Amino acid sequence: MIDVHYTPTPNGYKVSILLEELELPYRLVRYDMAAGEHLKPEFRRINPNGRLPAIVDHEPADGGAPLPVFESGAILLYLAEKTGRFLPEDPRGRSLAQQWLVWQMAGLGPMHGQAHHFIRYAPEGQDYPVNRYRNEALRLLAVLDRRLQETDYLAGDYSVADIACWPWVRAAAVIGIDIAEFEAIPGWFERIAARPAVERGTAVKNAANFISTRPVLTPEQWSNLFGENMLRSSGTPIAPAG
Ligand SMILES: N[C@@H](CCC(=O)N[C@@H](CS)C(=O)NCC(=O)O)C(=O)O
Repeated sequence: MIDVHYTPTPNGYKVSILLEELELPYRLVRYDMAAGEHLKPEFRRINPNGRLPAIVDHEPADGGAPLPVFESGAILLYLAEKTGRFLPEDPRGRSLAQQWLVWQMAGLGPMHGQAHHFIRYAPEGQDYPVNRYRNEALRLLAVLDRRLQETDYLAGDYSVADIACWPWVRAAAVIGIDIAEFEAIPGWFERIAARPAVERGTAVKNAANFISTRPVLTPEQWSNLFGENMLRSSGTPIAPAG
């Protein structure tokens, strides 16, 4: 059994989609991030970074103690390697899948994440960061689109690289980006959306407030997500700015 410490966000969906594709038994341990449930010290023992998702594999391949894994990209690679699926066997295909997975983790995810933050959560009137991250979000989608003009899936066959990117591309609508404007992304997006495992893996929905373009947070919720409570829980000795 695998415990998935989970919230229904793009990073969470990557893991639930792959587990559904693999048909591995798993249990969702739900966290209410706005209530600060992810800030508890117990969770930090599973993920030292204190963010969701993370997994605990109770049946690791070495037969040893339960094995915690954090960072969604590392979780995808761990599960692909454990099962020998959704990661090409040949060295070139494998390297391609790893390259696009790392690109997602280092580029698409963080930049779209910042675009979501400034467009959806920051106070009005912040043109510079809104423009900066919206442009970067668009640039990264253009990179993805060019790759998908050459191939149906990022590493040839459907792999963890596609599973890592797809939920973030789906979320682009909430920051006002219409993927229909791109040439190859829409076809790739629909091919993946049509997979039954993807439908099952995205069945858990977030509260309506959190999928709106302008979520409304109480001061306590804001502090849990972005402010003093979040900083204090990480043990930083530096006081929060602002
Ligand atoms: N690079 C991490 C990012 C994880 C992350 O930022 N998760 C968000 C939810 S999608 C989170 O836990 N946010 C809570 C917070 O920022 O305190 C991963 O891919 O696992």
